[in-house]
Amino acid sequence: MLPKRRRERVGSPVGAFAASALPSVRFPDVAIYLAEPRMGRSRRAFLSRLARSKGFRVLDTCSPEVTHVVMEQTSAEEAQRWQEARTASGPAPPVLLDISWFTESMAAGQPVSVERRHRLEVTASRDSPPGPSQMPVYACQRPTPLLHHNTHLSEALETLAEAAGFEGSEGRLLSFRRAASVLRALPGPVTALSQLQGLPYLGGHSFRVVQELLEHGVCEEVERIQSSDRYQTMKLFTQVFGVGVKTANRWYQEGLRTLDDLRKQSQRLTRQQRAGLQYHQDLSTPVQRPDAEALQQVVEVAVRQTLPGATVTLTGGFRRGKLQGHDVDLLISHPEEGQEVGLLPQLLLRLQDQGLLMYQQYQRGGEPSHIVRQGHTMDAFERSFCIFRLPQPPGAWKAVRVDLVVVPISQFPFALLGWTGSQLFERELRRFSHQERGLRLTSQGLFDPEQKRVFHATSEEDIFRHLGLKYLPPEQRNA
Ligand code: DCP
Ligand code: MG
Repeated sequence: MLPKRRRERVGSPVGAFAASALPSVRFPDVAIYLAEPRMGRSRRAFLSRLARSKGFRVLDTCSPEVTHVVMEQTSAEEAQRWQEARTASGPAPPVLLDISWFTESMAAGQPVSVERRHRLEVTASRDSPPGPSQMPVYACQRPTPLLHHNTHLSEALETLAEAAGFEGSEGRLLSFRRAASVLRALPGPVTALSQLQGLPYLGGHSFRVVQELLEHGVCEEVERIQSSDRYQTMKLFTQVFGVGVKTANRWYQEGLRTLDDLRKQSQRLTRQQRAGLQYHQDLSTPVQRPDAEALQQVVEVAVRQTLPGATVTLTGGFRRGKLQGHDVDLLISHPEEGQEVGLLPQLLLRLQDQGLLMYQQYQRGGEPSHIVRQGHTMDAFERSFCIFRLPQPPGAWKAVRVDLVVVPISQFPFALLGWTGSQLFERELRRFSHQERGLRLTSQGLFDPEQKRVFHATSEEDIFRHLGLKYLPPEQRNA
């Protein structure tokens, strides 16, 4: 079906340009083509009239005469693809420009000279590496979106990182994880090994893995690990709530292999692990975003009944834009410092009375970690590890892991930053603070050990500023 032609609204700016007689062409050397995809048809019409009213030549088709192609909200990569599709058969390509060139030219009343910042760079070949100068070393220095261009490669490296972790090899775990994270931050897909040159953490082992994947589509080492008894058992055990690598390894060494093997040893399990096994099927099914939001609301209602004015914030992967996760991370606070004291035990009783808690494990708050507990960063807040009963229509319910963390308002920006993740992002942020700034960052504060000074912050932006880092919104912290 042909698209319907939109009628122009009477009295709109479009109408105003249309009504006035167009001046003759003032800049014969410039022929603009406004590429439509992101611009939309009516905006394109509007901009065309605006430019023509100022004496610019705007062509309706991208003919060989066109000298300047202007695109809006278009990445260099998309522009390049557009260009390639067009120039496969056509003549020399015109320059591809961001809408900023157009708006500046309109404001100036003449075509402004084309600067680098205006260009949707398409001259660089796809094989040219982003280079060390464009890829900062620390993950907290670069945006990492949730959806990226190198999933196949980064997942393989993540598997190797995970397997290294199962063997207690923290160094190798970090190397693979950092390499995977660099690939996630690239602006386009890696199609040639030359693109890896100069990228941090992509030497040696990770380089060979990428090479094999590019050449054969699979990596033998990754395949072998994934199908190994060791990897599969360690993965199965460490996914149980309350089971870490050390415990999983002990069980593996004892010859245990299945969840039933564990159930038979029930007397050896902690209360948390027993709950983990009991609800294992539900807990190993990803929590979907609507479920996370429903739980946030349930907790919000109970929190407000317990302490009016208190707030509940969804953090963790969901705040970074993930559509599913393994748990729901909730921060509870109150705008008046001190009001939050004593809230959590009361809240837990209330939730228990409402039949919403299948399991809970309360943990008292400790001293601020940046002052007394070097190395510990996550456990200083008063919190509860819970399993909630989330009603599922019709008449059913599902067990969901929820972490409730109580945060005094003065520490809230640090807690929010610390709990939003990703885990690697947090790790890199702390490493950057320490190594590059000599500061100690935890989810409770930012501390200068030399001057014995604690920084105050009222927002995450404040903390980035204190650290001299460009602010990254949560959805760009998927390192
Ligand atoms: N966190 C951290 N260090 C840890 C544990 C957690 O820095 N040892 C921070 C970063 C995490 C956040 O807390 O992103 C929440 O922890 P989760 O394990 O729930 O991680 P995510 O929410 O990112 O993952 P998922 O979506 O699987 O829940
Ligand atoms: Mg989480």
